[in-house]
Amino acid sequence: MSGKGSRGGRPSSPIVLVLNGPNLNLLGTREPEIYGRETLADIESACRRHGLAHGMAIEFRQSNHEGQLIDWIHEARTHAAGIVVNPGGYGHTSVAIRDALAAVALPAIEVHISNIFAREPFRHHNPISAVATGVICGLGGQGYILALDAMRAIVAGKAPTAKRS
Ligand code: CA2
Repeated sequence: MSGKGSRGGRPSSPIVLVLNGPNLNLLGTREPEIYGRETLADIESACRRHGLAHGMAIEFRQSNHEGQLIDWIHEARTHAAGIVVNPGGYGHTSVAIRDALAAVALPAIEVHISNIFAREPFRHHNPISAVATGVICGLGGQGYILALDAMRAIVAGKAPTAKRS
């Protein structure tokens, strides 16, 4: 597999930005029946281990601020091979994050820890999904690992990358 950049991992490992939106810093502290008991630090460690084992350099970030998330998406264009994004609640509202992902034109996989379609109706509306290469939800922290596996295949040219809209 070839890729852009060489931060961490093996030389020339593709860089995958793993982006987390608002309130995900609180994972593991409340609502374990919805989000499980894993903290965001646990998910970060699992992603880093998986990246090392499979030749991906992981940049793992979290912010509660929409503009910061957008700035990181823009920056990714210069060095990352793809983006795994759990936009948190912004997944249901943010046209701006949707536009940023569309603008950078990197493969992007949207992850939600909970099954948003089995929850309140306002969580069924997901503008970001329309520009994502794929969407994973309801599989807990494991969803991030599955997204990294999918991203590895996409970057290696072994999976479809067509984005809608
Ligand atoms: O299931 C997901 O990953 C979500 O993106 C999580 C968001 C939620 O707004 C989305 O609908 C689905 C919320 C993350 C907040 O997580 C907390 C966890 C524990 C305590 C407080 C917040």
